[in-house]
Amino acid sequence: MKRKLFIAGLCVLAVLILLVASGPLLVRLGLLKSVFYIQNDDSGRVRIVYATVEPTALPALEPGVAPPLAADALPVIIDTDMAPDDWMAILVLLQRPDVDVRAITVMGTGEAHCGPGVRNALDLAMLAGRPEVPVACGRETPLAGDHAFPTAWRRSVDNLLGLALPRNPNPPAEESAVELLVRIVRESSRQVHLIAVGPLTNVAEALEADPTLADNLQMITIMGGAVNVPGNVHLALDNGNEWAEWNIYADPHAAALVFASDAPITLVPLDATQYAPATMDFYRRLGQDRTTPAAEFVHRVLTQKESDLRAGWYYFWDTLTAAIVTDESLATFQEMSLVVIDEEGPQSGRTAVSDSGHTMRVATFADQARFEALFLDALNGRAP
Ligand code: AGV
Ligand code: CA
Repeated sequence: MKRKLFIAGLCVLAVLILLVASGPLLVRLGLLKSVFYIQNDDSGRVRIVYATVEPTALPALEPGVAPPLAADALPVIIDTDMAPDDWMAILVLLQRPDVDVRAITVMGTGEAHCGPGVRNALDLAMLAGRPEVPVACGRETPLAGDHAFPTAWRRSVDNLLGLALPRNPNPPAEESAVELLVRIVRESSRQVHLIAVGPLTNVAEALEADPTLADNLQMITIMGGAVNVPGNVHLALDNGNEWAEWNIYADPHAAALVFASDAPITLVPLDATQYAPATMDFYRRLGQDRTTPAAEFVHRVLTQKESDLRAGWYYFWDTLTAAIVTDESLATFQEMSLVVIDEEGPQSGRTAVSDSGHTMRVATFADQARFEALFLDALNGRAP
């Protein structure tokens, strides 16, 4: 009996090895779309990557050239958790002459961990021809509670989905994310627009660290929450929470502090981002129209995400949010008074309408066709 089990085990192992080994060949022959690839990463670790295209087979990307900044370019700070649609948001902003990205701050409470998140942000800045943009990270744990993104998601964004970027020779900033954020806003002669597209850990800490910060922010535009539509954590967690969206859920106390502050807020919740799905149609158009390293990189990202695109699971959440900052006419807004439910329980992380809330501008609709046109133009350096 033991012997039979052993032989059966060996057979399963042999079939698995054969499948992995023959995968790339089957893809080349057009018999399979996605397979497992075995890769060695920089640190010599062996990784198994599930992908449509073998990432290491792609030619290395050269750094691109950033457009010269307009004299009246809008100063912005991007606070990000470095997920794939965050990368796209960053590239859109870095490619626009009317936007001056003064810093990228990463929080360690979102999808990427601090080390890889900062590395990838530096390298994206290099790709866009802005290698000098300062990058720093913040806390690795939420201000309260223990909500966290799924480990598998974190691993794949840390890995850049198996893709490679040109190396930025600059080191990360020596300051923490909060110190960098506070200093840049203080030193700016114009009010800064803070674009927050991850959990609100850094933003909450910065508002607490510097009580004058809110006055010097033109706006905080936040991708997060779900007001009159279901949340999205329940799609991955089995906790019965039908209300919360991930960015708010990952650090609800931080979000509650930000919502209770007197900073001017524009919220781009799932109510608006549902109009910006990442479609196969957009992916194909980008395939026909990619003249810059940034456009080529986004095409590679979407190639790695092709099965999600086909399934209709993936959205340009943060990319739409960045686009709305550059062109408000992409969205329709309503004033709403909102609070964050930050107690543990089935509604933790919910953004709820309440008379005792903070009145903010909430995007409830987005023009998909015009967003996609702006996205494609920005990636290809044709904006505005
Ligand atoms: O809830 C949207 C936020 C955005 O900031 N993130 C992804 C965007 O960067 C979390 C998220 C929700 N659903 C996801 C997410 C999914 N299916 N995969 C990865 N991240
Ligand atoms: Ca994000």
